[in-house]
Parts: sequence; structure tokens; C-alpha cells
Amino acid sequence: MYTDELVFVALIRVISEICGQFKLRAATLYELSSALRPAWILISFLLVLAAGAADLPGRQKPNILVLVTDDQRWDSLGCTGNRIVQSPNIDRLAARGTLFRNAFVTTSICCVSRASIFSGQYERRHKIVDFNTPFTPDAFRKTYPALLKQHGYRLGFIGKYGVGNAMPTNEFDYWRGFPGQGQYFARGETNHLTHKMGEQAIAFLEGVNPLQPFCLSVSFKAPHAQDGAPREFPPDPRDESLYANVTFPVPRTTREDFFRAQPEFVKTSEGRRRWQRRFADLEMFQKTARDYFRLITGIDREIGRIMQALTTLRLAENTIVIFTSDNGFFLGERGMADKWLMHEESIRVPLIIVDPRLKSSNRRKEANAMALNIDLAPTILDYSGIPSPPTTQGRSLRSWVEGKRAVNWRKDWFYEHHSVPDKIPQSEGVRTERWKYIRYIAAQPIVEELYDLKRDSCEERNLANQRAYSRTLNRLRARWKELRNVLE
Ligand SMILES: [Ca+2]
Repeated sequence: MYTDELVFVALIRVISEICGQFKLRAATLYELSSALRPAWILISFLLVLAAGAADLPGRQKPNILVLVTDDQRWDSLGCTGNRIVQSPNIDRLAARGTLFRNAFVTTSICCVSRASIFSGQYERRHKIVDFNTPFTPDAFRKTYPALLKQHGYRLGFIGKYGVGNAMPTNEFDYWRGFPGQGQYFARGETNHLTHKMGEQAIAFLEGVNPLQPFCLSVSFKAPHAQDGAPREFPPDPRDESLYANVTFPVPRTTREDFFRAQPEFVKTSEGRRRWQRRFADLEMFQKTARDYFRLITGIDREIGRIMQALTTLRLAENTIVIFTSDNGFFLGERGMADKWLMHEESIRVPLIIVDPRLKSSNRRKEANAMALNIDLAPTILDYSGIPSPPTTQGRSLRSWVEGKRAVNWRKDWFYEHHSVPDKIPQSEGVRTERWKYIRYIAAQPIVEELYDLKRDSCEERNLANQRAYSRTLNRLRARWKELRNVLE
């Protein structure tokens, strides 16, 4: 029942009460309520207009645009220090908003990270560890899209959903999501998927009602590989000549000795198999890097078009924009491809939040606080004025965007990876502002790594077996155990 109907019923109850007091006949009551109905319709109409006026910019709930890329490493943008890749539109977002310099995922694999983004929960709480498991109906009701819908938002989803194979089509007002990994090119088509998703985003925006807030999640497939295809990172045909004459710098840790220093079960894992297809020699490295960065520039172009559409449709000033990736990516470092492991290339992601309503004097341009993928849902809900469910494990990042200091912000956090254990070594660990403790939990005996990120940002020297660091190691072991127990 709508609000005006509820008020109408309440009004009739009050009239009944008065009639009771004055012992009026039922017929009189009927005549009175009928006579009042046209008047009430007029009152309702005026109330709706007044509500609309009260929701004018400044008071209306903000729109939310969530842009998630797939396997995009943190340093693959101009604004995060890459001097080669062309990302002018994402750089502009960073210039208008807050760039988080230390953003990470709590599990570095698509399905688990996406479930964490939607729910604000760790893998050990949402329990989605593989590609087939969907949210239960009850768990879905606690995700940010479901909560926004319950509070009157118009919902759109475009692209790779990533959480199970059953798509929640009916939960959204506009659904262009797909299960699995998708295809960069539909059979017989030359229209690149990234471009198609940009078109869909603009179509959604053109259909919004300015009086109803919206939340649009655009979940790009790019720059994820089309695994096993003859060309695994095929760009938009318009970008084929991009970076053609560029030689990408080869990271130091691609050297053979860094690969050899790793545990045997890492050296024979899926990351190495994919490395053999992509980075096994210098020519392959350049070819893969060129295509990977072409895909990123393709995303950037669509983000530029989406932002332009927001401006043209006069929606930009009340739309919060969040840009991030579901995990990082090894570009051959440590002799690896893809992600999964707890090293920085894999767990670190780009993160930008733009609140266009803030004056630049009230906005922090860069935040160094450690932000996690589980913080996104509570951040979105915070902007929408909706309390996070008690099951949420992340925290709102809003105070960092607004130049304030969040009280008791995390100084360390727990990492876990348990997916596809037959091909990927299971790991857990703790990342502090200075240290990283990695524990390969299925190894017999247990294998541990300890890095001093302050002195060794590329994790070249494992200190776990050095006596001088035994106290630090013990402290981090204890912290791993403690966090592991409290995060269920
Ligand atoms: Ca991914």
C-alpha cells in the first residue's frame, strides 16, 4: 500500500472515531468519506509535490555509480603512477575525488571478491568460495543492491556478475548482467564487449527518473583474459594500434631467481601455467602487456562516455562514483600470471571515490588509510543513509573522502584464499602497514613468508627464517590466529 493510501485509511479511522463520538449513522460516515475523497486526492498530490521539492539537490539521496573492472592491477593508470597507459577519464575521476593509495582485496579471485564487494563480508562469512555458489535469498537481501532497492532506489546491473550461475535478474530494474566470464566479441560481431557495456550504461542513465535515486553497477570484463583463446586479451579494434611502438618496462622480479626462490607448490601452480602462455619470453611479455593496457584504455573511453552522459542528463552533481577492480594481476612478477597469491601485485587494487557534492576544500585528494573491498558496501549504504546490516565486516570510507580521520581505523587486516585448491595454493595471512605475513595453510610442513614492506616493497627477501625477525614473526602468527577466529 502506498503512503497516501495509508494516510487515507488513517484519516477514515479518525473520522470513524469522531462519528462514534457523535453517534453518526454508517450512511453518514460513507457520505462523509466519499465527499472527502476528491479533497484527499488533491492533498496527496500536493504532498507528493512537496516531497519532490524537499528532495531537490542537497537533500535528495545521492545516486550511486559503481564501476568495477576485472583483474586490473593498481598501478595500471596514469593517476596511480603509470607513465605509459592512457587513462585520462579515470585520471579525471581521481582529480575530482579521492584516490586511495592503499586499497586491497581480502581474497584475490573474481567470485569471492565480488561476493565481498556486494556483501561487505569476508569469504569465511559469506562462504562463497567457488564459481557456482550463489547468495542464498537471505544473504542477497543484505547486499548493497538489495538494500538500496528496499529503500526506493532504481537498480541497474551491467556486465560480469560473478557470484554463482543463477542470475538475480528479477531483483534489478535494469539487468544486462551475464554469468561466467563472458566473451569480448559475440559470434560474428566486431562490437567489443567493453563498448557494448558503455552503451548499456548510457541507456540505463537515459531511462532514470530524476525524482528517484538510482544505483548502477557496471562490472567490466576487461582487462580479464579470455582464458585459453588464441588471443587472450583482445582489445577493441579501434585500439589495435595503441602502444604499438611502446616497450613496456619489465619488472625486476620477473627474473628467474625470484621464481626459483618460491615454494615448489607455487612453482607448479596455475599462475605458472598461465605465465607460460603469456610471459615466457620478452616478446610474449610485450605482446601481453600491450593488449592488457589496450583493454584498460578501452574501459577508460567508456567511463568517459558514461561521465559525459551523467553531465548531459544533469545527474552528475548528485552521483557518487566509485571506481575499483576485483583483484590485481601479476604481469610476470615472480614468474607468475594472474592473481590469487597474497603478494602486492595480486591483492592491491585501484580505488577512487568521487562525491561531487563536496567542496574541494572539504575533500581529501589522496587517502593512505588501508581500504578493503569489504568497505565498499558499507560506504555505498552510508552515502544512501541506510544502516549496514550487523553481518557487515567492512567500514564506510566516507570520512576519508571528506578529509576527516576515521576513529580506530584498521592497522592490519586478514587475507585468505581457499578457492580451486587443486590448482592454486591455499593461503592466509596478515597485512599490516609495514609487514606482510603469508601462511600456506595446506603445505606440510607449513610454509611461511614474512616481508618488511617498508624496506622491501617488492617482497624480494623472505625474512620468515631469519632469527632476527622471530619476534615479529611470532607476533604476526598470533595476529593471524586471532583474526582467523573472530572473522567467521
Ligand atoms: Ca578478477
